[in-house]
Amino acid sequence: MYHQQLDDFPENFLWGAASAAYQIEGAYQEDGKGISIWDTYAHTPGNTYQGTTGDVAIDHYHHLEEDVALMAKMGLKAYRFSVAWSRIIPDGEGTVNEAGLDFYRRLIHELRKNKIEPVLTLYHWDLPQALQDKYAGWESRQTIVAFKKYCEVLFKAFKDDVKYWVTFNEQNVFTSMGYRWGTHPPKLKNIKKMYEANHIINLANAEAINLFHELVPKGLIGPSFGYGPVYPLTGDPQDVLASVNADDFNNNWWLDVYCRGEYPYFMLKQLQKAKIAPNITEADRKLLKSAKPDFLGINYYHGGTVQTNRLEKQAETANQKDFSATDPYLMQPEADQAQSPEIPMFNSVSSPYLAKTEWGWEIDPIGFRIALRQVYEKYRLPIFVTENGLGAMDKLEDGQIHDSYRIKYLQEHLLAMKEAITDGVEMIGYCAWSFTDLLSWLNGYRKRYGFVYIDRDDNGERTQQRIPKDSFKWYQKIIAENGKQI
Ligand code: BGP
Repeated sequence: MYHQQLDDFPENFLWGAASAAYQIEGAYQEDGKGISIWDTYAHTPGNTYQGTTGDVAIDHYHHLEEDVALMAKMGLKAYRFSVAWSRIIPDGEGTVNEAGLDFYRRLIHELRKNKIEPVLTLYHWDLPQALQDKYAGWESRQTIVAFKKYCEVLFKAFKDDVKYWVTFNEQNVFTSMGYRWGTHPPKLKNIKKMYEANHIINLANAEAINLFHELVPKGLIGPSFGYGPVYPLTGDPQDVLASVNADDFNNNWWLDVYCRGEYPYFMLKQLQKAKIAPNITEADRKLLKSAKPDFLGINYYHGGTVQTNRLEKQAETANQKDFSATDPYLMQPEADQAQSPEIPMFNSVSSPYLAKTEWGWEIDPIGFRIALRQVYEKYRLPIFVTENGLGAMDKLEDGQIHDSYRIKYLQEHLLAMKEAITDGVEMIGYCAWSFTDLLSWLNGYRKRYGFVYIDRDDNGERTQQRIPKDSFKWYQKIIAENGKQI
């Protein structure tokens, strides 16, 4: 589809930027905050880049007013942030810590005062450590009870001041990293547990949405999903089939549950055969069906390219060997087959068409348009882009940061989004990742994403001075013109 002229962005389009509590706040033990699994994980040697932690982060906890003033200066229409559960309920399920609520009250108040729409994420990965210790975290249904209580506290406290709410940030990412690859807490490599925990989080998501609709009837809520379109490496039907598999495996497994209230049929069947499917009761099915998100949050960084899986090919030549008869854990992938070790459905490969960032992430603005189209066509929910951005090693030169590469990246993605809108995708807003530089979970402080540079690095906190980059001015203009000229 080629458009000679692109549609305008909707009038009240929410031009925003995003962050997450652990990555910015610091003050990890202040005002009664409890310890989260990320505090523990980052304090354990060898888990993060050069042992970097969010203990101080960019000290947003003590720079709140200054940071919101910069957002106002930029003209931001929305700011997405997450609440640290362990600030609100330090042990995850017991007494509410008023001082923790006060911090977010102040933040929301500042945002409202400056006409910036708050977008509140309930869970951006920092589970209270006490729940991990007591219940093994998301492996237990007890954590759903605790999560509901935490949500209720926030819904009641902020129902009049916050309209947009996000339940879980990138459930696909934190369950895979935590239980498949062992690179996030709880640092396990146990596929069976991953699917079980993931199911429990789906139930928690559904409970939160239903409770929200009861308590905050005027608000809007949805999950934020890390979505990437899947491309077959070639037009060989084998590769195309692999891409269909990968789409089920990477995307539909989560999105169908969120938006249709049921697991995708083929994928579930595969997992059942391999004896790693979660335990789903009738009551679970009913609950999942009953919860309907009001919008879908999409975090977009890149998609993925796949080809047919060698193990699958071998299986075919061996006369359709039945994988259910094999221990899924024996099917350990070779390096390039790492995506679906439990069922050999596809291999992930590098795209020959796309350039990469300094961290090897493919840069694919057309994929952004494809993503928005695919998701909207399938689920017909308004889309809120809750993250998109470029991580790079910015250099401070004479007190300035000339991040033309970031401007180019964002410009191309905004254009793709405008094309998707012209195609017909219904969109609420766009939050760039991120407003200020912040801690990258595993890559330290040198992987910078912000419009605002923070004078701190992996070795120390330095002055924590805030310095707007060239991209700050550029985005300021985009917002002022409502994206008229990108
Ligand atoms: C998303 C997370 C964010 C952020 C971003 C960039 O998956 O939701 O919290 O970290 O990715 O990732 P990274 O910091 O690894 O570059």
